[in-house]
Amino acid sequence: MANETVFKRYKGNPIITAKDVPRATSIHNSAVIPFGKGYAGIFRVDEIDLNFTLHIGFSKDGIKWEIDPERMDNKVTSDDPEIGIAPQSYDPRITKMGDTYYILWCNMGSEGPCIGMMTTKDFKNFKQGENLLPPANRNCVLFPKKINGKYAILHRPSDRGHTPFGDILYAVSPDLTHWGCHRFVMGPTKIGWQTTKTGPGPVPIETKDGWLLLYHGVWTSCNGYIYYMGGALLDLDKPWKVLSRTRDYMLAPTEPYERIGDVPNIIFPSSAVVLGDTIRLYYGCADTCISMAEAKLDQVIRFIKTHSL
Ligand code: BMA
Repeated sequence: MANETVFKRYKGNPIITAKDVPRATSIHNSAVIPFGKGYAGIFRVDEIDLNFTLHIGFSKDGIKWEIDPERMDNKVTSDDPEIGIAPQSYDPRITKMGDTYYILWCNMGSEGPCIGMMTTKDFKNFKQGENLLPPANRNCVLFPKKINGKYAILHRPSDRGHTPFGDILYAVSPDLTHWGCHRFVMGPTKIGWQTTKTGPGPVPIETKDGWLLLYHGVWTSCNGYIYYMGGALLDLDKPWKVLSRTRDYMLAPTEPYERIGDVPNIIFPSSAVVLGDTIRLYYGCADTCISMAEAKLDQVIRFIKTHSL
């Protein structure tokens, strides 16, 4: 099966644009998750002062969204007045464990990009804790269950700028505060679309063939970075061990809304919802809007195994 036919784009793409939020200049790289009888989301909204902010949204069907026009900062509390949402906040991911939703995002303080974490049960009130990881790191996703008795993340150390490198690392914690045992998972390849950097995308999906990780892989063209999506299967007990990983990309920026925007040629996978035998992917397009694509879970796994490095 050819790569572009595994994930089928929703014909109404893009599903969310800056028109959906009054002060937005763009809205992209966002997190959505089933919640109650519908869906909730934390959205990255770049506002007209070019501040990157987080906004809450709700949807009945996951396609038509109501997004709060106000940034969510005043709904977030913490036990320490020094902890708060940084003025520049972006690229959230949401993981559910038990009845709690864990939101990880790039909390860009004066010290540089760090990984922030807050929790909620109702998407009305949020409690923020210490940053999970020190600067510079702008990409992190929490596994949906403990692995060998510990909380586990995938993360990607970065620099303070447009990071021309990117390896995916694994780390664990007994308490969601202290993180260590960092293991290398995967990094750029020698040739092809993932030669500059890689970074974790949506929350990994547990399957009998391993943890399914959808990730972004970046190539540097003579006109700048191009972001693609690939997939990997990670060992269920030792997720730093890659069982197979795509040689061929699974999505490339080919549509006008993926090619043209604030940053051209970007596919940034950030959420995946499993609906029966189908994965519904949400991805940021050209740092400008949000789109959806769907694939059969078994076809994604087969593609990764049969088109592997
Ligand atoms: C990364 C992040 C993403 C963005 C991407 C492409 O470093 O800033 O939010 O989508 O660059 O511009």
